[in-house]
Amino acid sequence: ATRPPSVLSIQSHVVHGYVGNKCAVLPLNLLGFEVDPINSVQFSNHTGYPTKSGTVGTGKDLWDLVTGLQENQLLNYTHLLTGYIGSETLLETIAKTIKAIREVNPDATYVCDPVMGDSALGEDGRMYVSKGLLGVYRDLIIPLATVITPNQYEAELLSGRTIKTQKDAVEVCRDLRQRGPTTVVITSLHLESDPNTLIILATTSHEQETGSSQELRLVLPRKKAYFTGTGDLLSALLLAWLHKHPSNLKLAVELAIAGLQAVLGRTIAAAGDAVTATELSSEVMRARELRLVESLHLLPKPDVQYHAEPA
Ligand code: PLP
Ligand code: PXL
Repeated sequence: ATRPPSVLSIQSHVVHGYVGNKCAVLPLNLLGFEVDPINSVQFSNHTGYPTKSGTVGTGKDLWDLVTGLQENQLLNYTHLLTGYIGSETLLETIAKTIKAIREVNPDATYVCDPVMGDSALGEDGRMYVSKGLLGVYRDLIIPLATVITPNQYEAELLSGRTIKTQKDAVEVCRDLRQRGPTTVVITSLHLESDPNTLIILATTSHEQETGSSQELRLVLPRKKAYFTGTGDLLSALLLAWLHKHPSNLKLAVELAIAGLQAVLGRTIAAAGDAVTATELSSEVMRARELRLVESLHLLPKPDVQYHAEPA
């Protein structure tokens, strides 16, 4: 009998709240994927709270686990998914890990969210990981990835180019695809020409079914609120829907965004005044945590309200 697709997911663990593996494991399980989580960090809560405590995993920690899996012939995955990675040694060891996974399954897909920062957090963009990670992502990781999901700021860092127009973004995606990945999804484009919309730009070199073009954009009304864990949830949902619809990027992106919107809708409704609060107390951060549990039932058949069109 064939086994379900299986994901090794190397991401953050937080005790309270929803980022990293806490946003990936349940949604992927629900969509029919086995998920083996490895925690890149274990924190009390995400880093947007006034304080946090916990530990950051090293490359050695990861490699210990990978060799244990190898010894028992358990390093048998269809997918690797990575998100927030706290240290350079850990990121370097992820390159070794995907190579080890592909020794077992040469067709394994690597979905990489190159988490480095976000321009929504400051004037010229803010990097919230150590600067050394950029070189490792660019030179070691991107060439090994199948799908990458940078935000605009991360796409700019990786390509060394500034994105001012949609045309710039399409060119950056082409440039990034030439370095290895088949599919590049810029998960949030904010263009000065259009301050009230958020564009998701999805591009692939993979041949498409009739009806889906290789360069697509999906336009959303821009929300004033900023939530944490949305990028992690989106990369998990993209992994799932791209696997189910490998030659229909349009449908995969529409379903992933619809799932994210379903979760955000419930989150905004539940958070009340905390959505627009400017004082970022623990209480406000807690009220803004994604309402994932209440929304899980919507993820397998999300209501698609936003459609993608050729870019
Ligand atoms: N917030 C909303 C409303 C989104 O639609 C998206 C992506 O589509 C994101 C956040 C994710 O952006 P990022 O990857 O910068 O976290
Ligand atoms: O959602 C990204 C993320 C991942 N992991 C940790 C975080 C955050 C965002 O704040 O704090 C630990």
